[in-house]
Amino acid sequence: MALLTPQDLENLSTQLEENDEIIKRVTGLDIRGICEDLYGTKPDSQKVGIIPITSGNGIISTFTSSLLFIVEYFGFEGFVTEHPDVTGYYEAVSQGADIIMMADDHIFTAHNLRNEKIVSNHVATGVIYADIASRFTEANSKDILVIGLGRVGYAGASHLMKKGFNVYACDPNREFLQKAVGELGIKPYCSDDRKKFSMVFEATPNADTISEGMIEERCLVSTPGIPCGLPPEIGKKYRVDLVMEPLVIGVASMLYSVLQNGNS
Ligand code: 2YC
Ligand code: MG
Repeated sequence: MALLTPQDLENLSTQLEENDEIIKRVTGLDIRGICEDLYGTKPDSQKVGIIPITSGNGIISTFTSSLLFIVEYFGFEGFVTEHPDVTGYYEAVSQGADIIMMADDHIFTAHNLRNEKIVSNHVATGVIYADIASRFTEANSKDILVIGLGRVGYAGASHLMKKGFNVYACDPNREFLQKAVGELGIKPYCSDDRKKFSMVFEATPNADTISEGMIEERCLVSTPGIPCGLPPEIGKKYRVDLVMEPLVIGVASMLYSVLQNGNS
């Protein structure tokens, strides 16, 4: 599991602004608009208790302060508990948190104490980055390529199948690929297929997973990155629009997904 570093989280608000602008340009909606449309929910100053967790590799120095920035940006009332772990959990609930956010090295979760909804960052991140890719206004077909079928990629591929897209997917792990073919009905794709895509959702922990043979002249690549799967020279040559940032978009998706919506 690739863990964030403080370096990944530097100038998060600039990364947010830049990506919000690209997303608005290529989909017609900004991050808020996509989250509202995706989940049918709107923030209303819910209290979000953010709890530092010391297990495993321990505290990432700017992780909880980054979450506080994100939570407040999207219209919630956030606080970071003074204590970590169990003491922090007790503190957050006692302080009246409606939603708890915390992460160890394996799961980063948001849990709404009022409606029992709970989500992992993997699922929320996969769903929103896949959804962004699928909203490319310049796409001229429902064909979409998913690269990587781990916890993030699988969640995104599942979401795209439910939305009725023609999902082609690849993963070096044959079991992951077979599982997704069997359970989701995605079409296996390998890079020597001559098929090109204008919408790509990339969810792997590797660089340079996107090659020239995969992408159309105009193309939107949407990925949580770290590292980026799109080689810079290909990005320039094919005028690719790239939506990629390390934490904000995934966290926005987590928060909106655990709110109460009208029809549930
Ligand atoms: O500061 C803390 O409370 C740490 N326990 C936080 C650890 C986060 C580890 N997870 C990750 O770095 C990645 C993130 C992109 C979200 C999911 N996994
Ligand atoms: Mg993100």
